[in-house]
Amino acid sequence: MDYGRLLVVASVIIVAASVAAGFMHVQTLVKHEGGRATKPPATKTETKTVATVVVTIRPGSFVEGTNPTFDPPTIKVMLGVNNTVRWVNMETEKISHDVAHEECFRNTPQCIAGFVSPLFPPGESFQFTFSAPGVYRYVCAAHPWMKGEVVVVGK
Ligand SMILES: [Cu+2]
Repeated sequence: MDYGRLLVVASVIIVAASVAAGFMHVQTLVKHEGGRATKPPATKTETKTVATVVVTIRPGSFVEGTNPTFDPPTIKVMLGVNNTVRWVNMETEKISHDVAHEECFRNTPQCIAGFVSPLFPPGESFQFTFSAPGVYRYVCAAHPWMKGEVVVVGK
């Protein structure tokens, strides 16, 4: 075997070794990526706590002229933070109330169907989760002087 041939053979071996090493490296990366993907993130968990804001319906709201009825009458909530509002009927007499998006009460195309509750008695509640920014006025359809407003803002 002459020197030239030896050099060629040696080169082939080096190239083959490099390719193999490279392949192993890629294999290692793939394995590592795979392993990392299956592990849960070490930092914060995915669970998200979104707060519920309570609006009380004050006793005597069924009497026209009572003010406020929905308390607080205007609330501001933030999407992804506290965008669920719960209305609680606090009447001391057996008076049911409801919560109706004013657009539904007025029968406009902007009515959000889910934002209309059935009548609910004292001690019971209705809740609605807002999903878009906006100013949402609502009434009690049974007692239209009862008005409130939810202002929803983005994060
Ligand atoms: Cu009412």
